[in-house]
Amino acid sequence: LGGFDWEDPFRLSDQLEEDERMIAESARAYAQEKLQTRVGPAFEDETVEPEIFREMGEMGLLGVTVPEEYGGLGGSYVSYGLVAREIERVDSGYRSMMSVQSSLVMYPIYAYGSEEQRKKYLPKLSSGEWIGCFGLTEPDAGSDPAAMKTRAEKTDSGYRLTGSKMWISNSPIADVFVVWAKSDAHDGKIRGFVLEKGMKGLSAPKIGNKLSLRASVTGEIVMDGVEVGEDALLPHVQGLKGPFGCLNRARYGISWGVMGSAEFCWHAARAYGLDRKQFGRPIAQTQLFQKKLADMQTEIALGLQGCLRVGRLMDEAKGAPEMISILKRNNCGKALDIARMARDMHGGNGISGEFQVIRHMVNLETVNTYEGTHDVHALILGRAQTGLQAFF
Ligand code: TGC
Ligand code: FAD
Repeated sequence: LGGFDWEDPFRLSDQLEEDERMIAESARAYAQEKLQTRVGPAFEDETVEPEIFREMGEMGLLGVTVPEEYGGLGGSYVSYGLVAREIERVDSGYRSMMSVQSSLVMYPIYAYGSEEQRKKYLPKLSSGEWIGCFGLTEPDAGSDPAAMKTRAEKTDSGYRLTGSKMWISNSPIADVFVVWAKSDAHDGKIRGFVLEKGMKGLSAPKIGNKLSLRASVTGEIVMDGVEVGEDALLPHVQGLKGPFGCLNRARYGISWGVMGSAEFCWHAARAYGLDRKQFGRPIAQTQLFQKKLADMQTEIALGLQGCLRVGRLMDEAKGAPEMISILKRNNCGKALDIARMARDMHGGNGISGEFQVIRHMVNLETVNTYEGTHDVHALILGRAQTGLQAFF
């Protein structure tokens, strides 16, 4: 039998290719040196830091799976997941900034865009010079995006967009807006449009009073008769499968990301338990404390192994949305449990920003909700098993 590394129980690192290990290491170095050092005040003060996109762009962390000819890295889905894990080890908000840019803005422009759109937008999104956002959710259409009210009316030269999007990551600082609307010129089918900051009738007010994901800015997108040309339409997709195709990638990345957040909480709880003494011994020397550590280690090891398996299948074009629902749902739920446990294991110190576990805990509340809530993914999986639709 081989040896046991408590931090990497199933030897995940041995299962990676050399280039995957390298990108994970450089993402980790960037995240620890540049993000870990500023996250405390950024979260506390709800600071918007657009320069982070440029830094990530310089490190090659934006659009990891987008081909090199468009400024991406041409890397594997496993590499993308490893980057998400390293960024979210610091904060879910920073991972959100990265995954919206990569999976929800660059991916649809690459997969559904014209050659002109690819050439115009992808290099600048990849370098972080331009910041992107993705508008699907509306005030009255969250879990049920088919109920969206945003409309694109045909004009002589293009389209006029009217409607509003809610809870949109990056929107107040975005240069590029990928938005989804029902188009009257296409039998009311959902189509994607690329809008740009400064267009008449387009605004993106910030949503305030957010007590979760405070290092990532969130806003609305208000479209008050925004006129665009035909060249703003993403030509190669129609229907809900357009936005869902992007969500598959982002949800997959989140599944890795939340394991990074959980690992932070697990390691912090272990270190705290070794240091903190009560009743004359380290609290890590108690059976209950060790059981909690064992639970954390087990769920993280299993969760990461699942991510790697699905990532490899995605790299072979064999990944299915339901596989991603299993991972997104379970890993978010387990990460949230782990963060809450770690908060408890820190006692009173657990509520202090200094120890960071409560920041991860409140962030994970958002991550459990966005990109399909925990329960919505249960319904996707229930439908896949029974053939019965339980959404309505
Ligand atoms: P349904 O009838 O199931 O499907 C409609 C059409 O879409 C196709 N489709 C998919 N295609 C690709 N991938 C998938 N995962 C797909 N799921 C469905 C389907 O084949 C069909 O195509 P067609 O050609 O037959 O028309 O649609 P439904 O209306 O019954 O949907 C139900 C449900 C609940 C599954 C779906 O609406 C859902 O997933 N709701 C959750 C909404 C959601 O995830 N919103 C996320 C917003 S973006 C976000 O949160 C970003 S945060 C990012 C960050 O900051 O990091
Ligand atoms: P609802 O859909 O109203 O759900 C409320 C509750 O009802 C949940 O518990 C849900 O599980 C439950 N529920 C709903 N339907 C059913 C059902 N059929 N059966 C059983 N239970 C059900 N969206 C974007 O488009 N782009 C973004 O960049 C983006 N970023 C976000 C950033 C943040 C910080 C947050 C909080 C959200 C973001 N979202 C974004 C929106 C996010 O995707 C939605 O919040 C999410 O899809 C849930 O929709 P909702 O908030 O309207 O909740």
